Amino acid sequence: MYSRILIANRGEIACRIIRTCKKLGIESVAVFSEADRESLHARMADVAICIGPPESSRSYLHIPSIISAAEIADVEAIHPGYGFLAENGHFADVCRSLDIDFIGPTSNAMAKMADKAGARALAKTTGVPVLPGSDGIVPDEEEAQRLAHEIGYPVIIKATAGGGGRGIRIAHNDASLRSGMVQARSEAEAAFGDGAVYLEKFLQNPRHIEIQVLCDEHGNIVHLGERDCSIQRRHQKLLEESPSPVLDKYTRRAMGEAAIKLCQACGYTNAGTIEFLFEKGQFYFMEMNTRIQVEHPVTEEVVRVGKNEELDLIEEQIRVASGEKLRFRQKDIRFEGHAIECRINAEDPDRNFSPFPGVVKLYVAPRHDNVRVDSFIYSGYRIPPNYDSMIGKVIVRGKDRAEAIARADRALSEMVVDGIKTTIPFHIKLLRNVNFVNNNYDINFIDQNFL
Ligand code: MV4
Repeated sequence: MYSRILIANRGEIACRIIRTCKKLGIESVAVFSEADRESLHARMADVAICIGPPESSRSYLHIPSIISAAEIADVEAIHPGYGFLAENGHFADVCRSLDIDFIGPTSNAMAKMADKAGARALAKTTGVPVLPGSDGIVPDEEEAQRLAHEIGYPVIIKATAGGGGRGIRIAHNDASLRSGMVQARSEAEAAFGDGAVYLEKFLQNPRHIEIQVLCDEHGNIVHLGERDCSIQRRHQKLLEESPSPVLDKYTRRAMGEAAIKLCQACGYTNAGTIEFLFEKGQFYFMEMNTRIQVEHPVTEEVVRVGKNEELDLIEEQIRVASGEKLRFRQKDIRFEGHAIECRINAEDPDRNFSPFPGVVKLYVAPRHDNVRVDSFIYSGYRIPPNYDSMIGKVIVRGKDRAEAIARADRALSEMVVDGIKTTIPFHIKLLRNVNFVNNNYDINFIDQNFL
């Protein structure tokens, strides 16, 4: 096991990782930008090193600065958290070439999944269900039109280097397909430096359901059930829950087995997530996230391991990165109760969710059994304008979905974040929405019910 880890991140995930380091007796080294001098992660860690100016490109994304900090502090491993350098294969290679463990998968596995058309092809040959679509990239409009007639409209054009919803277009006919191809390619070229696109049948009303996996370096793989992430706006998730209220145990098992097969096929190690679209009882592979995710606590709250032990996904990431074998097998994993996570953003829901940085005058976190708050704000904290607007997550657990919804409502109603606008009032409305309460939702829910 490691004795010292550097956390190449900020905010709630940096605090979350430091907490697990303390639990395991590992010294934590925080890095912070000049805008984050007063940030909680810098204060919580055993050592904190300033790595540059506020702009991410000159601090949290600046590999030479982070590596210099790692060398100065003499760490054995780096945890990248999510965002920033978490899915940067070059960074993982730089770490490992300097004999610093990168707590995440290999750059090889990352690259296989970063290529979305390639990942789709790999899923298909592995026997993981995919939607009808192209075999690899589509070279031009003529080929796209030929394929679209074969698949049937509507189709979706996706950038192979894409992510976060950029470089996608939906086409309902030949004319919109041809213009969509041109638009998607130029958008992808500008955003990713790679204009290659592929084609799929477009599902109009799917749920977004993802499977959490954990893989050690000895070939052992487990899945930890699913999270339903259908409640999102402009590809930003707002609320996640587990179990998904639309999955039966047979489908859950089939999705878990499909996720494990895909991990085997790409030589995956560490924690990862396989995203699926689910419609009319069928699931289809969409893409894989090769990092720990924002919503990982939802899984931690419903999973019990072995003799009723709690799961700490950050701990398991650290253990498998250091070469340990997984401590449990699939049969040792149980699911209990229902968990819901609400993402709290410093945003104004009445002004199109525009960011609302500023000083938090008063912060009072809800405190109850089965209520967990992963946050990094405090009374008097100035939220800098340079980074993501998420200021924390409220995660609740109930014996069933109804109890979890009621508990989330009460927790959010008691939460105080004065001085700035947040998404708390939006979440309370969402939790009281009849369609949400009745499990009558899909990925279009927010657009159809709130805008
Ligand atoms: C889809 C889809 C429907 N059919 N693919 C959005 C971003 C990228 N991750 C893939 N996305 C989608 N792919 C097919 N074949 C619908 C979406 C999609 C979506 C998916 C999950 C959650 C929210 C979404 C919002 C818009 C579109």
